[in-house]
Amino acid sequence: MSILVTRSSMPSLEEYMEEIKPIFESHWMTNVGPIYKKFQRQLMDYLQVPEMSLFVNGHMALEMAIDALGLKDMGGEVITTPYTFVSTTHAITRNGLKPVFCDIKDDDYTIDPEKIESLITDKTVAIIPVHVYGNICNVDAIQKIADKHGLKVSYDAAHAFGVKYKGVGVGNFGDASMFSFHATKVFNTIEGGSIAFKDKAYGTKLHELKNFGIHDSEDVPGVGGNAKLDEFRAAMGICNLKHIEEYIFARQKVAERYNEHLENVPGIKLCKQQQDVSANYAYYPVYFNEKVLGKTRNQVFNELAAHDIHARKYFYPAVNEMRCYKDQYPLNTPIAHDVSMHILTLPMYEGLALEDVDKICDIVLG
Ligand code: T4K
Repeated sequence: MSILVTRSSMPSLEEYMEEIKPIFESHWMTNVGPIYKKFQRQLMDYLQVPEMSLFVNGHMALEMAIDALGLKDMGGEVITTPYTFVSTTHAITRNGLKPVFCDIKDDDYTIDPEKIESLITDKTVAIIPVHVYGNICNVDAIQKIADKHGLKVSYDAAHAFGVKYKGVGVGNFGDASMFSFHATKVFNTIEGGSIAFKDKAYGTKLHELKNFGIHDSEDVPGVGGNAKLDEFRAAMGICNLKHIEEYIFARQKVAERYNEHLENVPGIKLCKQQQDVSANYAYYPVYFNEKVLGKTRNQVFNELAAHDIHARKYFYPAVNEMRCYKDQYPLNTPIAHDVSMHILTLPMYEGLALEDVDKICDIVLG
């Protein structure tokens, strides 16, 4: 049987049926209904954030989070990382803003704060870093730079559900943080996403943006879209949230088994457990150095595929090398380029058998 890079975590059918039963009684399916509200409260509690707005997916959440910061009309520049899923950059450009790509650190692959300040100009309005693979950015250094230069910070925390830094939920940093609840994530609502934030006025703006710009039925102060999370997805969220600790624990066991095989192997670099961070084991990224290992990342990818095991090149190419961006922006992010050429994310999900991890590692090391 195929082993794919991940597999959605799901509750039992009975649990889900139980949770959606009230929808069949009330016929209330969307537009911030009672299940949405219950789920929102539970999430705020779990993620330890003061405010939260739920969206139809992570991408629309990020797009609207940037819009709600009031940056769109300024037409300015946003410092961001090219080492991410393309959604991050699209959310910036679709707001009429210009991405300025900053290189990453070579240990945890997050944006390098030491390289941010030299990219700041009088047009810079924000920093949009990514907690890539659930590795937490240097939030303290980033906030210091933002405060010094009067910049907004909106995190792409798509991979960082449930992660804590020094005991604080990661959604508490910056002006806003986006979590993705896509089927491929540690925690899912099938499709879905959310923005964590602190400022209530910002929350009102977010709510209007995701509901056609409507403030109330007779007052439409701005132009919005439609990005509300519906009741069926919120119900899936409630069910999955009940099991989140089990899901993360199971992933931890998978990560530990990989570590047993791959740690200290010359030519293989793993992400180290970050200090003061409680991990969620969202991905298992491996950097392959062909000069030492004797085979390239692409060879490993193909060998696994020949055994019907489908690792992924998350994230290749780097976003600033994608056709839609590469001729418009300077290519001055050598570490992001290098990492994108050498990395593979190995299969990682709750339910992946440890014997399968052994088999994957035998192929990788063979
Ligand atoms: N920012 C960052 C940093 C992100 O990584 C993402 C999304 C976003 C923003 C935007 O958030 P969302 O709008 O998506 O909420 C996937 C996901 O679609 C995407 O959510 C994710 N990042 C990205 C890294 O990966 P694909 O095209 O690689 O997914 P796909 O369809 O190839 O699925 C991968 C594997 O997952 C499959 O081989 C099997 C498994 N799978 C997939 C689906 C769809 C399941 O087990 N169940 C499923 O329903 O993009």
